[in-house]
Amino acid sequence: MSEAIAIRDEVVEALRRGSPVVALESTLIAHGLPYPDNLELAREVEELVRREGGVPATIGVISGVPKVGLGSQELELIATDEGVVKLSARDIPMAVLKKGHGATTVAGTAHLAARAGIKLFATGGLGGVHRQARDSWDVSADLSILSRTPVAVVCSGVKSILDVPATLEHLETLGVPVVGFRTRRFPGFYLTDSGSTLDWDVKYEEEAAQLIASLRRLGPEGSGLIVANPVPWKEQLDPKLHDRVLKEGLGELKHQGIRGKSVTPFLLERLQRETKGESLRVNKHIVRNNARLATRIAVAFATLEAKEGNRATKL
Ligand code: PSU
Ligand code: MN
Repeated sequence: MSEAIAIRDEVVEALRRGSPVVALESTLIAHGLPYPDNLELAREVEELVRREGGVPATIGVISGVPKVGLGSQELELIATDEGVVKLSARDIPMAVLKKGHGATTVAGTAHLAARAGIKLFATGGLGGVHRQARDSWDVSADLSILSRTPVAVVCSGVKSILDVPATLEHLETLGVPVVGFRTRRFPGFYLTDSGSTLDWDVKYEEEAAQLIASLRRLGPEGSGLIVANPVPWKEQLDPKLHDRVLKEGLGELKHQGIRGKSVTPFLLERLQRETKGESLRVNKHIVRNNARLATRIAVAFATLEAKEGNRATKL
């Protein structure tokens, strides 16, 4: 029995050379988007990372093997197989034991990416503090994992289905740094601005790369980083439509008694239906944007490391 993580040859080679590698999440493929859009997007995003000069590594568990870098057939399996379960970091050993297939959440993906030595990770949105968390204690493990996993996640904030201000407070408590990319407004996933502000921003990819290097030198020890990249104003979901559909969805959640890890997929699916595909369009746009930015930061980081002869991370 092997418990090793299988890292794709191309990814191993890129990491060995110090070339830019970008980790990509699989839960958004399996449980966040409908087929065939999910598979198309998964492939498109990998292609986009390559065009920007990086090596993509979509992460998931196939037949009990944690994989860093999925092949074409494996991507298809994640996008289509009904038996693909949602895996947070803590679930990975169980999926290995049971030899199952699984799509990794932000927590699960960040965990495996860091183990493989990948520094950049792109996704749509993070999990966070749910609106009923005071009663349900539903706070995504995405937040705590990022406090002890040295990976920079490029995302468009957290979905408005969550309690955004509480999520930012919780990230502060956990000591996870959050910076806006060219903004001090924390993005609201489908919306450019969630209404919450940030204390820090970075102006360029190079500055983000320097920040990653600095975090590695200064700590907090082993901490991740959140780079918040908002959807452009002209691409965002109509805020009125968004607020109405969300309110209805939250009511339905209560009515049907949906809890735990089914909450996010339920609300996403409903939003897609009720906005007649608008939320899907925005979701895809965000994932592409974040993959592009993550790759550019990874390229800047690789350049920085080469210039400093690895001093960027080793000091
Ligand atoms: N945001 C999205 N799409 C998603 C998710 C978040 O836009 O599919 C998924 C991510 O995988 C995230 C997870 O890590 O939901 C959080 O789930 P939970 O709240 O059960 O921890
Ligand atoms: Mn949860």
